[in-house]
Amino acid sequence: MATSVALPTTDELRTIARNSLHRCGVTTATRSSKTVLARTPITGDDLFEFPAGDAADVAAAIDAAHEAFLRWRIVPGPIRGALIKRFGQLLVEHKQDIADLITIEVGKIRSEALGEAQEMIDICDFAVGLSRQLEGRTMPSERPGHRLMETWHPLGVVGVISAFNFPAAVWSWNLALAIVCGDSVVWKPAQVATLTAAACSALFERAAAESGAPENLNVLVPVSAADAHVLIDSPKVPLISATGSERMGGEIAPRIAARFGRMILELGGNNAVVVAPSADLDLATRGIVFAAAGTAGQRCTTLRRVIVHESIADELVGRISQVYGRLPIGDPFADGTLVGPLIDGNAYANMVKALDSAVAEGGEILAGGVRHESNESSFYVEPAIVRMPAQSAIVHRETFAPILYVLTYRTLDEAIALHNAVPQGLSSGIFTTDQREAERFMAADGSDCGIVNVNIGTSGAEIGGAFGGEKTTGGGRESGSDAWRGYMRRATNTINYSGELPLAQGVNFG
Ligand code: UN1
Repeated sequence: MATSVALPTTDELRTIARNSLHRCGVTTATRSSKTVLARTPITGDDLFEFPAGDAADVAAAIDAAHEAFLRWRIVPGPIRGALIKRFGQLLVEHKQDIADLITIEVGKIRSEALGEAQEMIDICDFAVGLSRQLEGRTMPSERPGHRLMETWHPLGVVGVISAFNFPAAVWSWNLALAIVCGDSVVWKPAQVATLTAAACSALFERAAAESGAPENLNVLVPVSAADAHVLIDSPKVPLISATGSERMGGEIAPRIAARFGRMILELGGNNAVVVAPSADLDLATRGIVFAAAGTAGQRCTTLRRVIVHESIADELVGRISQVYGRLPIGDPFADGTLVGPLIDGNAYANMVKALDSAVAEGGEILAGGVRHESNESSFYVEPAIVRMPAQSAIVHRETFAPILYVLTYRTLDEAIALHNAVPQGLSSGIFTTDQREAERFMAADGSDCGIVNVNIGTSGAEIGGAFGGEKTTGGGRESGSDAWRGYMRRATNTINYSGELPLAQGVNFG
């Protein structure tokens, strides 16, 4: 252990959490006997018991959300949008409360917790506009006196499974689109982020009540992964949108497929940037440090690999190591802190294991990896930077901790091959001032990821674009662009206004 971290008291955090929950209108009354023990990674202590639920609650939630859907699907889109408009206003009013709960439950620094709340407000704005633009196409019919068109209809109950690291925003991407699309939601949050989920749900419920919308358009089920199988397997849930590990995706995807359900999966990322000789190294260093060390390396979009041209590798690594040495690590509520705690001891154990494997494979730890002294149950670590040989197994795995592997390349082809050699395909970037290199990286034979940036790190995407990735990342798309189509069903309509009955393909039937 190295430097020691000054921590707030758990009692202080309890009070902040209780006040935020109260202001958001959370009531703790429950019919369920099961509870969850809310905890904070800031001190590693338990906060208080909170109602959870069990498999029977999930089944009841699906039924209630299905009833709500039957009423909601016939409400006009723009009126559905008005509910999200009100929800967005409540999020603006309670931005601090939501951010406080995010910081307490998952340890995000203030600016990032507020950023997550802002991302929720942004997607609400987007969805309000979208509620008037759920448009279909009209195509020319091959038959005279006929019209061919598409209509988009609400789909049903959407099962949203969210991860601890974006405990509110990723749900809101799904909720805002689902609600304007005429669907309802059953939400299974990460159990470690139950309080944040309860506050968000309470605000949505208030918006729904004030807008005269049906009850149960969003039903929260903060249950265990085992009890969530009811949601995965229910034929009453046509779409599951799940964020989490590749292991979790591998478990649920075959079950959803077996019942012909739809899925939007956002699983592992093993995101990389290529740094070319022409790169602006100041910009690259800043972009790399935010993407690699931000959120203590616990975003799906966290930068995990830097693929740098050998001619500038020492220079870049020197700059990153220097910044890493100065990163303020500690209490995420404190002004100036840039790196908060890891979520739990398991995350720390995985980090240690990955660093051991990296060294065993010939890696050299250039900076970081050291745990700061706090108490036994909180885990504050210095983000690590590790130079690796080109061929190593550990670099192909996602470790959900702040470890940045550095690899070198000679030609852009080699860099792209290294970049695409991992199983995951979420986010990527290139730092270059050479337009030919930037275009090549974005071309069909360039990065194979769902997100491909130029002169930006891998994290911190805006809600306006579709968010998601390829390969073991799961192929799903959420958030902006036309991701809404995933939350609706398409009907193809052919209308005959001719008085004749000509058949398609010129078929003659008597
Ligand atoms: C995630 O880590 O699951 O692009 C979501 C980003 C954020 C969302 C991350 N806007 O980093």
